[in-house]
Amino acid sequence: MDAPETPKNYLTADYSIKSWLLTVDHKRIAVLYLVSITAMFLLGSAFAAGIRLELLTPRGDLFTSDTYNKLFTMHGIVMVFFFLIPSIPAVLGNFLVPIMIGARDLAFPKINLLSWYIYVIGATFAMFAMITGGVDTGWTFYTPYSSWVSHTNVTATAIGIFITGFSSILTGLNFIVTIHRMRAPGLTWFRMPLFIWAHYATSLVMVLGTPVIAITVALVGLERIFHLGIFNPQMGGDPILFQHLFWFYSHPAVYIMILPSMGVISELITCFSRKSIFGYSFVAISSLAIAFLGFIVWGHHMFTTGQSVYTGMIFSILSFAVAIPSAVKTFNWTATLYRGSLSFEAPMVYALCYLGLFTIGGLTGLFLATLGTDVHVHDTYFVVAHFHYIMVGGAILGYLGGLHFWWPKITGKMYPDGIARTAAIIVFIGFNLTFFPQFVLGYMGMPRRYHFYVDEFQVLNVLSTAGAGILGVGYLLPMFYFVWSLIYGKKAPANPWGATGLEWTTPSPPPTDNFAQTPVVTEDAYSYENLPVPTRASAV
Ligand code: HEM
Ligand SMILES: [Cu+2]
Repeated sequence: MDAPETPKNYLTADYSIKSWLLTVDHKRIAVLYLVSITAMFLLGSAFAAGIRLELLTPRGDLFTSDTYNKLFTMHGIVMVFFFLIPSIPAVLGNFLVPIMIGARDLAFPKINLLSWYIYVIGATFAMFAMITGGVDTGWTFYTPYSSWVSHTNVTATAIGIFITGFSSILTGLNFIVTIHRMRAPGLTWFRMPLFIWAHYATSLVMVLGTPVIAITVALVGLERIFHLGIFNPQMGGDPILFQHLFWFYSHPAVYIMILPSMGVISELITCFSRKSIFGYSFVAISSLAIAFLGFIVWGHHMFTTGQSVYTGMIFSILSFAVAIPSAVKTFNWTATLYRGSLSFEAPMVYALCYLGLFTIGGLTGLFLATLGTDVHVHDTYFVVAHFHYIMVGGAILGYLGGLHFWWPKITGKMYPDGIARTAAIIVFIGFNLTFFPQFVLGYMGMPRRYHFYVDEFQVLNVLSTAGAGILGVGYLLPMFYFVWSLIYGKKAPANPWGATGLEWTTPSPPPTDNFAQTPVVTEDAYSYENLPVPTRASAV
């Protein structure tokens, strides 16, 4: 007798390579992104390992200072532009936005595929620049160094970033149109999952902000090739103009990295507390508030460039204002946890670690937004620690938490929960050991971006490098057990966590069309109070 036929899903619909490379299924495109950004993450991590090894000793005997400059520059560029910015939107967003709103695909499936190709082409340019000599300007490309002093591959890298920007813009446009036009009947704006609200706000930033960075790096490229003088004071240009343009995008860009992660955390906290989120509409609207305020605080990166004290004061006060919607979210998550029936499956452990790290990152942002303290710690390791707490502690933990939560949906397989929880804790410990000493180093005056330092700073640097080793183990573990789960993992049920949300009403993995029939939504998001406490699927 024949084995019972397993129904086709998006993974088994067609096995040919061509069917993957020409797919217009948002779920397959999400998988393509998952593979490509994971490769970029490994590359960025290799550069990071080089930086930390070099900093083990005060004299730096592993690399020349030129090589060291290239290492931290390429680390920043790969991690920011090619990993963090696409991570949650391009992988989890692509997979989930249509399913969570009850649609069959994004509004423009072919443009979605085009976005991935643009990403790959942009990344290839940047890789080409790195293989053929690298680039040493820092990820911020400050002029005049980038425009006429550096002899490295600035132009090719800039072209790579310029191209990749279009991928971000098109993804953002696709999400905005999809969320406006393709929600299932009954799914009103204030019934949408908070993950969707976060992606809506992020998409606005992507569409409005990304053109500015694209133009800015294009100007640097043109300046290098044609000596236009836009940023060159000897020709009447202004190097500070570059910083305005750069941060006008790059401050909002930090919210492209953190907002989607906040969306993930909202989903995880409610699910594993079995409670609807406290203050749903505040959490939803705070995403838009963060997106808006993010556009008017860029000047806090320029307190030490000689801008007037009044300008500094205004940017300082506005920066404090950004902390308000971020705090709203954090307080609402905490209130959701309060008296919830908590359970600590791996995604929840990631979410709780996120809360701790994001809070430290956010609070130290206030130290930096304060004019006086910023003048002391600007361009020191304090700043490095701050943004890693937010971007690595916050954004990556949200990404990992989300990947653990939706992995059964994406692949149809369960992973071993115990190892996954342990990995989260290893990441948490390794992370703090890596970056907490850097707050102290910065406060003591160790500048960033130097490969020599005075002997007193060695102990803290050794701790930091040791922490990076532990952190590396924490990041590698999921790669192993996720791949393991594909082969040996138990089959995932449709709803392994007993969660609410349309994505859990489809089989795991979902069929190509997502839903046999368009679902009709009759309830608010997260009505966990009405649900029985589930018997959750065991992991293996
Ligand atoms: C919420 C997510 C946040 C992210 C992802 C983030 C990220 C970053 C990054 C990447 C940098 C370093 C840029 C560089 O020079 O290479 C930075 C610096 C800075 N951040 Fe944040 N940040 C966040 C929140 C905040 C908040 C809430 C504040 C203030 C209320 C803040 C204030 C600052 C300031 C003033 C600097 C510049 C410090 C200096 O260079 O002197 N940040 N942040
Ligand atoms: Cu900023």
